[in-house]
Amino acid sequence: MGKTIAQKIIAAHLISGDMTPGSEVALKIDQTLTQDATGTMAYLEFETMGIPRVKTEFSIAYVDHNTLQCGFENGDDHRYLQTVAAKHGVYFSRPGNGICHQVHLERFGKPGKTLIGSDSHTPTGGGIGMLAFGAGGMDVAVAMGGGAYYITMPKMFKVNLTGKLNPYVTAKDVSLELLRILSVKGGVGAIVEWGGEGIKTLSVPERGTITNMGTELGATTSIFPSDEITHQFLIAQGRGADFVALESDPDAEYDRIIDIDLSALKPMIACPHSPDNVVEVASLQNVKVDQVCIGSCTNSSLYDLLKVAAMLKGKTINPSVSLSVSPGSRQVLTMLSDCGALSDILASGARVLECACGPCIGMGFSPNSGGVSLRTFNRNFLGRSGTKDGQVYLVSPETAVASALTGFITDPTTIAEPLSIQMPDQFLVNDSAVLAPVPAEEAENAQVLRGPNIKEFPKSKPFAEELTAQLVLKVGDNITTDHIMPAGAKILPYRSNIPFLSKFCFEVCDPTFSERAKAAGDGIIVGGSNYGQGSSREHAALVPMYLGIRGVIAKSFARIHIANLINSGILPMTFENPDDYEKLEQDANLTISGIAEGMKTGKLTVTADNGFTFNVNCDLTARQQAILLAGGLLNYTKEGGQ
Ligand code: MIC
Ligand code: SF4
Repeated sequence: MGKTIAQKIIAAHLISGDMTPGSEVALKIDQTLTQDATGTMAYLEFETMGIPRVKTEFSIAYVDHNTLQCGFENGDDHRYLQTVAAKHGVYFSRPGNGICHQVHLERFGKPGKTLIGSDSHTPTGGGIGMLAFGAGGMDVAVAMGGGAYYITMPKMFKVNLTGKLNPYVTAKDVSLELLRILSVKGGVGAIVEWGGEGIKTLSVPERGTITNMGTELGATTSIFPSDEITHQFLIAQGRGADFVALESDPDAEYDRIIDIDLSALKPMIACPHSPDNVVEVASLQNVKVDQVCIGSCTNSSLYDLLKVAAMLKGKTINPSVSLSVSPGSRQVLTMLSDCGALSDILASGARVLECACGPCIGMGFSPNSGGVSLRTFNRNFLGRSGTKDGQVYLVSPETAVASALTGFITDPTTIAEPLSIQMPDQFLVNDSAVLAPVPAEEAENAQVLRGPNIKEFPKSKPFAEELTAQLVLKVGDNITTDHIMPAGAKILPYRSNIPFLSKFCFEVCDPTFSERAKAAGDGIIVGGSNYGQGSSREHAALVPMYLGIRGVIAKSFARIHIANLINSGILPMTFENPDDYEKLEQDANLTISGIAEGMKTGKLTVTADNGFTFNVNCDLTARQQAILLAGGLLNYTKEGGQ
């Protein structure tokens, strides 16, 4: 049987396991990336492993999330990241150099290679034919040390594109259409491969938009073939030598095939508060807009922003709209500036922000109370913008600009003027903001600088035979990591300070959670389906662990979060009978006995203090059981586990 592109890359990187969907496979990782908000933890974890130099082909630390520097905390973290990276053989992308995924696509991503990053949108690299996964910081630390990355072998989905996008309809609309079809759970356990004649009309940055938003489907990752378009992009970045061609075999088999006709697609919009709450833009024409934000790792390429500039040229934005534009990288910003497009953006009344995540993660530019904000980003979870009652919609750059000009949600295809963009043959290459590590022979004397914001890594507990714990919180379906461990300008600077962060855990759902969990001693959380969707932040597991959470019982889990729970020593369990969810009440005491034995059989019995008894599944590999019994991945690794 022929292979899909992902199966070919997995086969070439397979360390152990068999490639049947559902079994565990261990992969060799060629490249790693971290960003600052998850990176501090990842490097603290790497340091405790005691490995002097990273063993990957290429590892890089980006600073793009926490760039506001409202106090000493961020500055301290940046300095720690720069010095720890230099010492251990990791490249360092300075603050302001751009958003990790955009810069990685431009400068470092290579077709056919494996990449893991401590950020859930790492699959952006699939736009250039990489097999790229988002992962928790601990998994990235292990990969930097030369360890394998373990995943459950995914099913294969194929999206077959035909036709060609009409003017003002974009790659973002393709992503939103797939979210409408599949929902935020529809990609769980699958790799989404893109193919068909239609892909020949999509450039690498457009492909990157699509693979970036595959994360919102819950997919393990997404990938495009590496073809002549990939080759041309690499040549234009001065990296033609990095090209290898990659395509699926003609007889490759897929578990599901979805057809999308690009020519029939309309501009789409995701309504509050979920990326799959998608309708056609045309159906919302009368909604008044307060704010428009363009940027993020989904839509901040030169191609996107040249289109934005062309649409804004000679026009002024509506007086009731505030417009921000955050270029994805220094390369994008410089090239916009050199060709005059930046002046067109500025002249329209837009506010140009730093090349960073910015408003996407609530670092400034929060909307006004109840404000309608149209964003070219990938997530519109409740409260993520920093304004709890903000109404955030996700759109393409074209819909964003059309709406910023009229002041109402506007279908850009109603614009009569054609939009034509000339992409340069050559990108402007200047990697001066990427610092090389110190040479290996000098590394021993290189100093790592830590500030007072960097607190000790929290200690987890191994499991005893029996656990009695209080059900401290019961939540519903699709709980995101933004619910569990919010981000935003007030909290994000404390990502290396778990005790401080813990005060905000689950704040969106129940502000009393943190105090109650601490008081309970050992605790259990009960959730609905797709628990832990969204970000890769391991803080959504480490912080509950710090607060005494020992287990989570849910109807189902999101992929990266379940791995983070296990790595942090928290036992993930799923209801054998989902109706039992209804029968549980917050504050009950739950007892689980025969833990080690139950883990082996994959079944545990839970008894509540009112006598109600029910079964849960805990589908864990032998390695995951050992990690949990050791009290988490760090303990396991220290004890010599592989
Ligand atoms: C996000 O988009 O939610 C983030 C912030 O980039 C996260 C990582 C983090 O929480 O630091 C992600 O997507 O993994
Ligand atoms: Fe940054 Fe937003 Fe992308 Fe996350 S989704 S990496 S916060 S731009």
